Amino acid sequence: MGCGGGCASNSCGSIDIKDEELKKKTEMHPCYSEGGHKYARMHLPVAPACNIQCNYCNRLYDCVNESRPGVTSEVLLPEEALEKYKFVKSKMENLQVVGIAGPGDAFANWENTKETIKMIKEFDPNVTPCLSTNGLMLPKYIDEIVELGVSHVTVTMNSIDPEIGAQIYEYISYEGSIVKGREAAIILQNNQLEGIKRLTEKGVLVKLNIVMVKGINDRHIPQVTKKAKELGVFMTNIMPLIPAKGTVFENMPLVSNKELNEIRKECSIDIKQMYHCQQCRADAIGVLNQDRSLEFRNFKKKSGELKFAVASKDGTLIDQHFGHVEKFYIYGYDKVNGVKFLEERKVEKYCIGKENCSEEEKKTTAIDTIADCNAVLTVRIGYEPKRKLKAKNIDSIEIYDTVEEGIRVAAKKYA
Ligand code: CLF
Ligand code: SF4
Repeated sequence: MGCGGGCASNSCGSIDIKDEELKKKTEMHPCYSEGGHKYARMHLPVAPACNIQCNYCNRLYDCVNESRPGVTSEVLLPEEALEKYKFVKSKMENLQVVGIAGPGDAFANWENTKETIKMIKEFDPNVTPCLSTNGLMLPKYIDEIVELGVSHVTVTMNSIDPEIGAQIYEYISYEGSIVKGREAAIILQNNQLEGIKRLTEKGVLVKLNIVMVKGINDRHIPQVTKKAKELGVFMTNIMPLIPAKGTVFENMPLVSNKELNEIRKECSIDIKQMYHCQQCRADAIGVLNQDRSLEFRNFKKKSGELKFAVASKDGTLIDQHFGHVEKFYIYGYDKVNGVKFLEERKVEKYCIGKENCSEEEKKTTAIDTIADCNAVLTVRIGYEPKRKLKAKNIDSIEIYDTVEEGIRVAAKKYA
């Protein structure tokens, strides 16, 4: 592999990369190098399961305005991921990095992760594969990571103190058991530390992500970054907590930019800091400051799986007019599993951020919101939105029924 043992720490704590190929790949990596901003990365959401529960994570909801790790619009199989990669690569010449960043954990879905990277590397040997993980299962897969030619790995490690860790993680699922509290934090921390050490010894570039949670680990972060330096980590990325709805931390205070930059500055004495993180979605595509994932979101639709957007007040009846919808209920359908609820998508939220969002814009945004669906089921829909939906290859089905029955009827049209 390209990164075979080429890194060494210099005296001030930043890393000199000796291996020329790894150096070049790092310079072209948008997250690892500020100079890499002109290159694009693509996240492939092939890892849905997770083996821990962080108190700040909720993977149920999806909204394009809510760019945060763990969020994706679709989960792909390795073959689908390869097809999507080929398609995006054909449209994006500067695509350089392919990352597996969830929506769960890369190692809780190792077979799919491995298969995806293997196939993509065969198709495009110049690609830089990048993994992101919570680190719980890292020690087990070091040799395979190196063998696969993964040169860049991000580990999210929020603490090296079990008392603090116990406040951040609700549980871990480890060797067939659910472990909680201090014991869970110790296992997680030990595996993270061992995994990071062994990776850096093998010459893999490791970036440490740290989620800053005010009142919990904020004052502890300098200790974590000192440890990172000791372990040969390339740089640390201190990120503010995004208090996601429905999580233990949903009401936690926000971290201001001032607070964030102060702690980064303090830690920069020990180790290189990342200042340009976008806290990306698990299906992000493009250069860091311009996410283009929306353009490629209906990819799976082409592969034959059915997806329906339903206009419903509470998810039981199809009882809303298209123009009145504030949130769509999204369902999947296949012959084996039948009707399956996937997620809710808020339409209003898509407009927030656009100043003076007009009714017309709302309709357009509503259509974009469901661009990956085969059809939308409503009790009534106007001619104009129907036409616009059709132009995007989305059918409109007017029906008044229960959601389940309505979807079954709609699915028959595609049989
Ligand atoms: Fe993706 Fe992460 Fe690789 Fe980058 S993201 S797996 S290292 S290719 Fe980058 Fe996004 Fe921040 Fe991550 S901006 S969230 S640091
Ligand atoms: Fe969510 Fe990632 Fe934590 Fe798993 S490791 S619970 S996907 S934030």
